[in-house]
Amino acid sequence: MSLSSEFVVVANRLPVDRVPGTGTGEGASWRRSPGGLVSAIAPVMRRREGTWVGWHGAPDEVLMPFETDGMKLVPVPQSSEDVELYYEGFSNATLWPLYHDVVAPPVYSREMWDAYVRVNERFAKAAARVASQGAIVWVQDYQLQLVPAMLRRLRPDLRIGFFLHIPFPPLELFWQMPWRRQILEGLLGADLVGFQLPGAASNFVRLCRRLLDARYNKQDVFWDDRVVRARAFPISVDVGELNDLIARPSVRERAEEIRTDLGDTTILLGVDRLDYTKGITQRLEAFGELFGDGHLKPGEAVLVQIATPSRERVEQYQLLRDQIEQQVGRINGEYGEIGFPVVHYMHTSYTRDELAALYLAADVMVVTPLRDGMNLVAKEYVACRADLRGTLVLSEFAGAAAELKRAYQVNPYDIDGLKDTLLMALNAEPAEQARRMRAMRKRVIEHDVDRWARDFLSSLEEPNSPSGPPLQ
Ligand code: GDG
Repeated sequence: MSLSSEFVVVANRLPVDRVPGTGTGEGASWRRSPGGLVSAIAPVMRRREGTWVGWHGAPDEVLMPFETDGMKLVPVPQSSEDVELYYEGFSNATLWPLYHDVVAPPVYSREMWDAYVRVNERFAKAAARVASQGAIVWVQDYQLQLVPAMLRRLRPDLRIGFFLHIPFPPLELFWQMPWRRQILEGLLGADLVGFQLPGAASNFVRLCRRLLDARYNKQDVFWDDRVVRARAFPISVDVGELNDLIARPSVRERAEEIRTDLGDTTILLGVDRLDYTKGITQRLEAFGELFGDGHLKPGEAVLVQIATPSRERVEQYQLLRDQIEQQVGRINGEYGEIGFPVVHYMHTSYTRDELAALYLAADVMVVTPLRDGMNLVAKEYVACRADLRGTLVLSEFAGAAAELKRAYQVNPYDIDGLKDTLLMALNAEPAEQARRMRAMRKRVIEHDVDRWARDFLSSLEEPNSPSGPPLQ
């Protein structure tokens, strides 16, 4: 297998999971990971005989490159110490909270930063080895912000794109970062820096001006005798995959079964990684209070909350889990009846089939992040509701709110506002549900994840002619 490719993706994780029970090391079998990013990029990978550079998920294991599903995969090893300091540490205890409005305090540790630099270097070198002359390299997300500049130093011939899946903070917050200059310079190694929203691209350009004194014009930054374009590419879902799922008789039967099991009641649904950015505690507080002040009576509505286990070794996540479980216990203790809890809380991961069945069964989808780059759950719900039923309650602080204007939008910090909005969504007439759902579906269907990947890549392949001369 020739590893050298004209198209290279670099991401923290490879797009595959090891099939359990098939052993470790070179003997293992792999299957494609679920999720929109992988299904959007996989066809491009196959068409262009691309190579994906990323970690395979097992600390301290060194693997040779292999091929699965028509994709060439280059595993980048990580020691347990790297996982602790670079991944759980700088990526998820520093960057993640800082980039999400500091909803938890970021940890600033020099040891973690050193690991971040070291691991980014390892990824950059691995990408430099496999990219052919003039190749397109697409670097993904906040774990790898230094890779664009490191890669450019090693391989100035490459065309480098970077996409940030999470928000990019305003200057006032980013300024806290002790290594703020290095991170900006890292990103400026790319030809195109993609964000979920235009506001994030503006934050980035403003920071380049203020922190690096870089010249700019609109969303172009002039840096190192090059033009770096900052642009928005809102990510989306795999509408085709979801259509196939909801057409399956087994999924439709399962949706019916869920409805029957929950009884004759209105079903509210939350599906989130268990993360403090997702506003799960605010959602529970508002829902519980609706029973406390008599707006809802037990039996009238239930909340099914799926909280997928996530980053379980990071302290903030352990604290949040305890807090949520205490809240659920309190609400059920107060308002549930034997055999009829008002909150059904599941701390586990489900199959895509089960998720689709839940989307079909839910009357009200509740998505209340305090800050979210996009939020694919909101778009998945809309994509699944071809029947034009159901309502979406959506936080103003999710990137998806910019596109899903006909959702019941809400400020999740405002618990009274959240309660009022939940009641409105619960009581929406079918005709009103259909009007809103139709408008939202049009947007999601026309802007699916394939379009996102196409738009990004065709923009990356355009020559970098600036929109005008530098203004400063
Ligand atoms: C980051 C950004 C941005 C959830 N539980 C299960 C499961 N999921 C799937 C959902 C959805 C995905 O995980 C979660 O995506 P989100 O967008 O909601 O959130 P993050 O994980 O925080 O993603 C976010 C995204 O990147 C893409 O750019 O939108 O803003 O934070 O697809 O369905 N999937 C399965 N079982 C589960 O239990 N199979």
